[in-house]
Amino acid sequence: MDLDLPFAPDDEPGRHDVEVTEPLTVATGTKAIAATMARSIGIAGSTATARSFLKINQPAGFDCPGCAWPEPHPDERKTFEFCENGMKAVAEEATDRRADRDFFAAHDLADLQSRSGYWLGRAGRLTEPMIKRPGGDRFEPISWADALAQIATTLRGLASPDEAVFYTSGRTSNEAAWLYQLMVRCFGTNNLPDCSNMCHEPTSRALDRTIGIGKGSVRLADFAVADTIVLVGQNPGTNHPRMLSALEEAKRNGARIIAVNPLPEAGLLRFKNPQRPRGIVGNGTELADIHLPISLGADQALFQLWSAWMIERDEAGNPCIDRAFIDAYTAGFDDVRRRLTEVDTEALLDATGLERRVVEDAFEMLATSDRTIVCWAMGVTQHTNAVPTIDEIVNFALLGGHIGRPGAGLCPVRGHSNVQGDRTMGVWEQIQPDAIEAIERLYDVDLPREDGFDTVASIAALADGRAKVFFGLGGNFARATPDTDLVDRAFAGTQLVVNVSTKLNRSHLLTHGTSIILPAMGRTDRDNRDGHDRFVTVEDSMSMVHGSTGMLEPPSDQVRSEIDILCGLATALLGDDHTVPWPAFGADYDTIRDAIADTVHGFADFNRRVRVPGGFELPHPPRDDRRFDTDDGKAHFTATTFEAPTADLLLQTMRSHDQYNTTIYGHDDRYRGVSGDRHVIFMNEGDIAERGLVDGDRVDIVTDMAGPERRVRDFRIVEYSTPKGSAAAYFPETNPLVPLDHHDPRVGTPASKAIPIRIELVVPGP
Ligand SMILES: Nc1nc2c(c(=O)[nH]1)N[C@H]1C(S)=C(S)[C@@H](COP(=O)(O)OP(=O)(O)OC[C@H]3O[C@@H](n4cnc5c(=O)[nH]c(N)nc54)[C@H](O)[C@@H]3O)O[C@H]1N2
Ligand SMILES: Nc1nc2c(c(=O)[nH]1)N[C@H]1C(S)=C(S)[C@@H](COP(=O)(O)OP(=O)(O)OC[C@H]3O[C@@H](n4cnc5c(=O)[nH]c(N)nc54)[C@H](O)[C@@H]3O)O[C@H]1N2
Ligand SMILES: [Mo]
Repeated sequence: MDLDLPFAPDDEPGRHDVEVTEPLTVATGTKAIAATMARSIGIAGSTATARSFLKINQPAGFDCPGCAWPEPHPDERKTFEFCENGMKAVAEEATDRRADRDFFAAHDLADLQSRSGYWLGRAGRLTEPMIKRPGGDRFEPISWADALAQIATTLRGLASPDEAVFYTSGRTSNEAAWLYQLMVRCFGTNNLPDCSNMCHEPTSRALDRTIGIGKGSVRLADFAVADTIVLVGQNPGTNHPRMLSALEEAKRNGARIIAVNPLPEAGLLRFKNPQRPRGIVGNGTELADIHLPISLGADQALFQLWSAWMIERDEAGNPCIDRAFIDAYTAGFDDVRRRLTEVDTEALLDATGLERRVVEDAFEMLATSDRTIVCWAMGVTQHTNAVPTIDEIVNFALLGGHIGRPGAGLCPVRGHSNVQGDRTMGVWEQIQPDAIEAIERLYDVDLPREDGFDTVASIAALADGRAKVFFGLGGNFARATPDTDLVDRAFAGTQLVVNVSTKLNRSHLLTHGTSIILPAMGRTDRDNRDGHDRFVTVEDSMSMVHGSTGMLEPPSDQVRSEIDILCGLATALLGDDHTVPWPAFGADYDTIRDAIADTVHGFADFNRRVRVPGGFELPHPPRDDRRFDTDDGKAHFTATTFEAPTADLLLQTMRSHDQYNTTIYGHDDRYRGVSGDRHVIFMNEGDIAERGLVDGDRVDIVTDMAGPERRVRDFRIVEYSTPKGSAAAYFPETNPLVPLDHHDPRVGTPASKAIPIRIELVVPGP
């Protein structure tokens, strides 16, 4: 393919080269692996890539940058412990293409700004620090020393440290994350927005209040012994494909699976396991026993309904709730019981948009299940009622005593591969008082106590000038966030934008002030200093901490590890005589881990335990011994009130099978049967007909909410199996539609799965 060709700019498809075929019902299989191998040969050096695939998720290899799903115990790992999309993530990072100084010389700022995000990513790995000066028309090389000095000078010149915001994306290692929050807090602010704010923040919030810890309560081994697994608002076939192996094993052991999702996603319905010969032939394993095609945003109603039925059935003399557990370990049951006996169950059922029969069938499974796991992801968290929805999931789990019991529990499925670890390390706009006090004692420093800006508050502050500097440790803040036009204006007005990045993206291109790009190593890169290979650590979705050692040659000798970048910047910013030993941290990562061991709960003896193959498990009191670290030591039932959305048509914005968040690998969504172009809107046939439209029409999508008009142009209608009133399209293309203040009032996670929209015809279809 194009291995040895110079950068070929226009492999961008035409806007309307969409091809629509029948969606697939089977996920993963050999076809999927073949698709990736073909791509990776086109993107990365085939030998290096092939070699790297063998190291993905192995005890002595690197943690897959794809997702946060845990790996099996080292003894049970397969030679290939990865999936199609993990391979794509690795191939994307291991590319032979280079966005080097020649590239930036050939493409000035105006040129780069005119390109798509896909094109920018295809430029390849960044190779040296680059700067675009105020009023400048292009990026030019700058030395590391000058870049760090200039950033430090600008930061120190601010009227207040709170005029800077420091974003983190969830690929950052534990060590880098811990150093980062320490540097930012020593500088004097808690403005630490992160991708969690847009992701599982409602989960952390709800679980912390109800069970005393903001993390899931299951282990991977629980899947093998579960009776029933409920998958809510999650597309594992695309976003957590290795999860399908755990589900398949569960299924083989007799578990029943209930999928709650507006869409009949391929991975939910059936699965072919490429790791086992039997999985490669035939039609694969039937996964979901029941699929509930729920209306967008109605999961709160569904779980409330199931809990109400549970109490009714129990009180009618068919025991199905765990009285002993409720009495011993929980608070708030009587109040919730009373509310549930009074709630209008017909209205709840109606709101789900589901047929009574399937909801009852699923309930029958749940009521007779001793060990139930509930999994959820963005289909639950990105809603205006995200927190009460998770509260209802918790209520339901508490009713059955499904916490701290093998084969049962709460399983929020995290996104970025170390997003959970970054939070554990203190990347948060709020503070964890114990950790802060431990750091203050250790280094004799005073750290700020007031809450900083989360993601939404950061955008508001950048937009109105309260914040002037944006620093991003990974990620693509300007395209991952809602309200794109506002974000573009906010970035334009900044004094300084700094991004520590592996690849070029839109966030580098928007400021009229100074933009500095600092090229960082990724997961796969070999981090060798003075002849020693260094490793970092990550925490997966189930609180397992383990090491990750890159093994590919970095794209240039100018590319630095995030840790070296942060230690260098902290020294420039806080001075050579700072009480935190920044240069020593950079020289030896073990010293960082020792400091983490001294300051973060659960990390005692970190350096030794992380060298045990497979790593170690962090404490989780509800899972380990049904201990709930809430104010009264009990797990909490929460009474919620469901309010059905009033819009005629809601839009969810989701991922295709060919992207990693804002990184677009390609323009196909194989499982959903769409290829060639991403500008499509999936709609129910009744919604299409009611508007006098047909499949193939080209339309504008307009947000039906107060404020300035928010519109994206020229999307092709695809008639699809989605409930009436619930439409779907891809992010980031549809982020301009999400108003900044459209989120659960309890938490700032944009409600990007529930945007009230209107459709306007532009060009009738063929
Ligand atoms: N290959 C790949 N892997 C990834 C990512 C990626 O972009 N590409 N991203 C990573 C990240 S950061 C994250 S957070 C995860 C995201 O993983 P997911 O949460 O699976 O990602 P989404 O594509 O947003 O899919 C949301 C799913 O929820 C359903 N849904 C939407 N609204 C509702 C609702 O109201 N109720 C219910 N019951 N279902 C609903 C949608 O139909 C869709 O199936 O994946 C991670 N892994
Ligand atoms: N409408 C809508 N918006 C959403 C979502 C949605 O479902 N719908 N999902 C939200 C969610 S769940 C999330 S998590 C956010 C994601 O938000 P982000 O995490 O900010 O976005 P990514 O696209 O994952 O970031 C990609 C960039 O990260 C950099 N990068 C990749 N690997 C590395 C690395 O190893 N080190 C460094 N330093 N940089 C690296 C590359 O430069 C790349 O361009 O988006 C959110 N936005
Ligand atoms: Mo995420």
